[in-house]
Amino acid sequence: MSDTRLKVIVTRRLPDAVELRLKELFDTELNPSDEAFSQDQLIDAVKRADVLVSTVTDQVDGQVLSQSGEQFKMVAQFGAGVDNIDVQTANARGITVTNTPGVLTDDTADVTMALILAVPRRLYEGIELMEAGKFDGWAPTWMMGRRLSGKRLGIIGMGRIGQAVARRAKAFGLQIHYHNRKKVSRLIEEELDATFWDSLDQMLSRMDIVSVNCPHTPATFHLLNARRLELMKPEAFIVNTARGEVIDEAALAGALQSGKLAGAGLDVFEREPAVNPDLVGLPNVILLPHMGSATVEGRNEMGEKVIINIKTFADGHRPPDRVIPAIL
Ligand code: 8YV
Repeated sequence: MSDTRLKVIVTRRLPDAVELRLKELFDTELNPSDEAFSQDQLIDAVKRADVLVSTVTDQVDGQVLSQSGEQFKMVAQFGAGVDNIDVQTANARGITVTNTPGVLTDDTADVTMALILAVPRRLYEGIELMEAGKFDGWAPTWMMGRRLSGKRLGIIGMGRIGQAVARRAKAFGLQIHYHNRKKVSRLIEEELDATFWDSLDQMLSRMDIVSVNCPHTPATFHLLNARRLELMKPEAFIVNTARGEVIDEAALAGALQSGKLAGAGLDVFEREPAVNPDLVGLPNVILLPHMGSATVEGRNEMGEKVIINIKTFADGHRPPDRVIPAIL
């Protein structure tokens, strides 16, 4: 396959340097408006292109993929998560799917740690108070949050990002606990002083802070449902920088409103960009607009990975970040 002739359709605006390089290497169609593609636009794209560069805002589902043309060979996701892509259908049709793991690990872990710090210490409430001119002077019992040091952090999903969160949290004196499909290596457990919980239920009932760092798959959809949220201690906090679908958002809002949970820091939502209105305006909740990986460095490196994946594929080799359905 001659890479100069590959037709690449990009669904969203990417950093300038990334778009420039894509244009140099391939017959690239960009989206200067940056408006998310409709399902019809996605279908049109897979009918015409060899490669689609997608993002989390594109639903590259079975409906779309089943209408792809003979020439369509690759979905190169700009992002680590691929829950917006029907990887099984792609695989069945011989379409390669790639993603961009690794380069957004530290950025996402930083935002996770920021929420782990900000929610228990009520930083957002403090900022709001200052902005409202309501600081009347220091008082001994005012704005008391909860100490991090010595508390138990339960990480759900101990992959790259989960481990990066654990490393940061350990430095703040948190005790690391985790639930994962399988135990991480003894070396990593020792480095992080991490305790593995085979039973998520048992872990949840003992944690002071829970951080969601697993991908959204059929197996993790609403992993934190009403029943599991009930298991958590009323003084516990929850942080999610992975995918909104892992938590039953309505059940979470209910638990926060009724005081069954002490607070939450959320960067992701079940029906983005919609946010459950019951979560908005709660004093013990910090909401962020899915910005975990939003750094200049990270977004450029994600773009670089997209380019490497397409170029490697175009040169007839297996792209480094191929997503294999079996390991999802
Ligand atoms: C990305 C993310 O920025 O990589 C992911 O899976 O959730 C985000 O941080 C987004 O997905 C871009 O497609």
